[in-house]
Amino acid sequence: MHLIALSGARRSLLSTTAILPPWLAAAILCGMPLMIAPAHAQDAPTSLPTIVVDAPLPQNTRQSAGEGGTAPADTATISNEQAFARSLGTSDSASLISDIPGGAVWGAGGVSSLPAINGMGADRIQVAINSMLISPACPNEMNPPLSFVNPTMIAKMRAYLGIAPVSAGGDYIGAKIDVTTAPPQFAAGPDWITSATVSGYFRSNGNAYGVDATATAANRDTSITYTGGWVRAGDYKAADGTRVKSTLYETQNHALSIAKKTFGNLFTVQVGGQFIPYQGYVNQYMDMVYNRGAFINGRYDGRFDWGRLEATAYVHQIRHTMGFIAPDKTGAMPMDTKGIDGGYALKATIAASAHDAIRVGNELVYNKLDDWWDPVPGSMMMGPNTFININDGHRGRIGTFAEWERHWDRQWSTVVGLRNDVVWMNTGPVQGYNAMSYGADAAAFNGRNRARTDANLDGSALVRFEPNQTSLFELGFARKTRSPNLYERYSWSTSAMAMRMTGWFGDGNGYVGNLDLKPEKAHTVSFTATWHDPEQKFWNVRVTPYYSYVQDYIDVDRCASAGCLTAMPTNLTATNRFVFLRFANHNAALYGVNVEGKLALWSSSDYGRADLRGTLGYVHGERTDGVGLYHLMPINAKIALDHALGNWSSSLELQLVGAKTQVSEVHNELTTPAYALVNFRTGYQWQAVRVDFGIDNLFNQSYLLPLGGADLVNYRTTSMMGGTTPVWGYGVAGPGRSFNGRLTMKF
Ligand SMILES: [Cu+2]
Repeated sequence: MHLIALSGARRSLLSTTAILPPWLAAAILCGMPLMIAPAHAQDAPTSLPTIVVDAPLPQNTRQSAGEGGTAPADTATISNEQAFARSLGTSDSASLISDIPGGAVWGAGGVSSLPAINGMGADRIQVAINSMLISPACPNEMNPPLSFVNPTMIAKMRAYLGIAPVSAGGDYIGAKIDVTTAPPQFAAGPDWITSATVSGYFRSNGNAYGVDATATAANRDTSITYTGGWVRAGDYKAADGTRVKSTLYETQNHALSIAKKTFGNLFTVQVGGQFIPYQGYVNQYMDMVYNRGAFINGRYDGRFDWGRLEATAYVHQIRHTMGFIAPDKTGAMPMDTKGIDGGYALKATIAASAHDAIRVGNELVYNKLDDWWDPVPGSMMMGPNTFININDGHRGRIGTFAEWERHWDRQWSTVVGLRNDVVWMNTGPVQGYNAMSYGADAAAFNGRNRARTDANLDGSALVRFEPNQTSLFELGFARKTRSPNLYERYSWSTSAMAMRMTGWFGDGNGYVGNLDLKPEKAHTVSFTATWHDPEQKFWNVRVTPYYSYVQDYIDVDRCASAGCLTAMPTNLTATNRFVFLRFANHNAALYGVNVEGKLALWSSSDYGRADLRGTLGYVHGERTDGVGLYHLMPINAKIALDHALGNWSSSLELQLVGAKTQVSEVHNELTTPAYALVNFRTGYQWQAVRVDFGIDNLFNQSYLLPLGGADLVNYRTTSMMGGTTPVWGYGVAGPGRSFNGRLTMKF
């Protein structure tokens, strides 16, 4: 059962259960309170999720102005139940994004994909994990925010797709994704209640196995929740049986929350961490050989006569090492990164009148980064000194916003806001492995003033019209700004080897930063129309066309410096080989449409309930000079049939992806052919035991991942130097058929 909330920002999971089949509502309310964490808990500390069942509120009051505010109609929510269902086939949390209209993922390591929405990916999507913003701590962005959560840890994932209000955040131009893990849950009475869920799973392709666990102890005002999991996987196989090299991984993530509730105040402290001992990368020259994260995160949520005050503060630390995972990649070349993020956010929602809410907020986000590569013993090229990629890099941001939400009458409402983000960054002097090969670049970089400050101004305006119980229309406009990340501005070496170590594009190209980069400014207009039956039970359709003009889009040019041209004399013109690129601003435009719908086919006590659902996404993007944008998902659709009867639920899904023909010429991006996949899953729940079984890629179709980048490991040729080098022109094959099973026990 997939539930994409159409406009249900304030609709709790428990009110959602009121429209679910009784068996499922019963399962949520009685059988699996931990697996199905209350999506509402974070918003409404006073709710008692295990007993309160609200009926769906009348549409015009569902989102009351004084509470958390109206989510734009173009918002998608992935529930814990949905994440749990998807986790049967994947341990990659970012891949859940591909379930929402317009969503896709850039292929990377097995648990480190980068999310993309409406053609904007990687840093253009801001991901907050329990309010924490986690900056890249690797020149390949191997440790993106969603890699710090396992799919089953996700209590709720909300994506603001196009024109999010300014209160959702700053310093991104695409979408904002808010992930909640281990939200507090309180008992109805004064007595302590405890519950726990443990689940083990297996996937035949790649021989992946792992375990997920959650546990809660709670009474009326105190809640302690743990959630976490561990998984190990070998290399997966493509449909033809070929092992796709360097796709193995092992990871564990943990989070522990302690929450206390008193008279409308909710205090939560969360600690947790991650450990990845290895993760292979088929589309990078390096692999991850160590990644450790640790965090502490405090939150306060208070209700007052005047409104609501939310405050968060956090520190998140990452230690990361790259190397080679034998036998697919061999040699020695340690690359180390140390990053720390810290910040706070304050948000006050003032109920100014029965019709008006004013939101004001302020946040600080601070990132510190060191990136260094120790000398390789015995190597002339990579010694005798340590290569300093980023030396004492730091990037700070202070954001301030004010937003006014008004419900004019039963039909019309508006949200308008302005925000300012001041971003400042700098980095210390650098050096290469030796002066002979790296000295000129280092001297040029060190000789320049590297401090940069950007004053970014964002705004958004949404107008919503709900003429009746069956339709809703929303028009939104937003200006959003993103300042470059530290690698985009400060990667400095134009030696071939160093450039190939930088870049999160998975395309085999080498990248060098640009001190003169300006922030990218997106001006987006988006229109959402939704229609549904009055009870929102039987059918719905949502259509969202959008258009974005991005001034100073951070793209790339072919690198024309002496270093680049020495490394590759044909760098400026080559169309069929890996090239060297320098980050550069270009104006660009993206447009597309997302369609989503659902239809109840039948509902009876004998045959259960069946729903048909579907999504369609199309995006086009190019620079004003005609060059295509990189990694745009080709037209794609999903059609699924969900069936539930008693304790038994099943889903059959057809995924259709068109040929990728629009590519970025400057990247020498590869095209990919069209394909269709069928996935199946079914699950049965007894009292305390649940069994899930699924087959992904049922017909074992061969296909290439449209955003998988270049396969740098399976196709190699012997080089003049004696080693092997990757051959240009091969995409990354998607996984062949996999039989997946999961057994879940509740205590
Ligand atoms: Cu890395």
